[in-house]
Amino acid sequence: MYAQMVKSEATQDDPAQLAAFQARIDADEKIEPKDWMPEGYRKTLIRQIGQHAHSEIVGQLPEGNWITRAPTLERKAILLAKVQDEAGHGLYLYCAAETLGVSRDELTEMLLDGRMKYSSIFNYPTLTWADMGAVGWLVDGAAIMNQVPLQRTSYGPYARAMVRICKEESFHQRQGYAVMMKMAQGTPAQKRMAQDALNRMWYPSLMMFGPSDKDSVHSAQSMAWKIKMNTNDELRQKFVDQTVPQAEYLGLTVPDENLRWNEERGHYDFSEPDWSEFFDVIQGNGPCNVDRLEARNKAWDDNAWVREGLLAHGRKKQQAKVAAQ
Ligand code: BYC
Repeated sequence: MYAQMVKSEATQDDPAQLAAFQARIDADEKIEPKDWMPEGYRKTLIRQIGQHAHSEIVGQLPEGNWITRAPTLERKAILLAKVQDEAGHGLYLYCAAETLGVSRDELTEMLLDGRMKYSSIFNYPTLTWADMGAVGWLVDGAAIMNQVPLQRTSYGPYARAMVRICKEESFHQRQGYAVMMKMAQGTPAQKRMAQDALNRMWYPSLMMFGPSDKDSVHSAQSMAWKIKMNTNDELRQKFVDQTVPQAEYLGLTVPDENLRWNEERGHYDFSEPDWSEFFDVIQGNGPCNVDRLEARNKAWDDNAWVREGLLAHGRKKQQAKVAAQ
């Protein structure tokens, strides 16, 4: 089906239909699955929602790494709940994508063979317990900054999925900050671990918002369609403005010599991440890309029997229903 969709994109959309569609978007009407939509709109949504779903699923791996080594039973229970939430987010998002005519299996296959991306951030390792704090605080913090505006995105099923996701991300961000607070107020060694986690996660978190606006290929069209509500740089700036005072409260130092409040702009000035590193990571060459895809491929292969069993059960039930009619 996906191949058919991509093929039909080559056909020209009717200009009058396109104008009527854009008028609906401009009037803030929600587009629903059975409504007419340009193939480019459908394809962009499948790419963005699919990448987002994959990020939630792959995003379980760096934190899953620490469940067995959480320092207390309470921390273990909280981390377990958070990782389960990420699985749920992935599933809502795959369902939203399915309304556009692509199945979850097709999306998964495109992740597993490298045709689709997931967020760059999950290609970095989580080396110490403090990373669980930094991931919740910074990574979920960046995710919320990006996702709160997406509750108003033009595609109905995506916007509605984001409402619940944002509520849960907010809990995730707070639990991460609570871990950082404990570490930052702990022994000198614990404070050093917290600082080290911030040092390693800061720039990868800034990269989550995507390339700078001048290099963003999709932003202009996605914003015209209200698939994206803000540019990458706008959201990155908001994230820095919100996070720097939080770091100060923790007594930690953001690893950026150029970071300073700019009175005139009413924002922090800050250093751009190393964009060559970002492009390297999204092309598959980050520290953990190979491990992450291996882990997802292994899970897919090892659990084939569950999918096959469920399908066989479904077929049996369907046959019994038909026989009883
Ligand atoms: N990582 O034209 P651009 C989470 C790609 S997970 C990888 O600006 P766009 C969580 C981009 O795909 C958070 N690739 O793109 C889970 C494009 O390449 P393609 C996930 C990236 O789409 C577990 C190229 O670079 N959130 O919350 O307009 C635990 C040019 O970029 C990235 C979402 O997915 C990246 N960071 O804007 C904890 C939110 N950035 O596809 C937390 C929804 C860019 O042409 N997504 N690329 O090959 C979005 O808002 C947008 O897709 C982005 C990128 C802002 C990410």
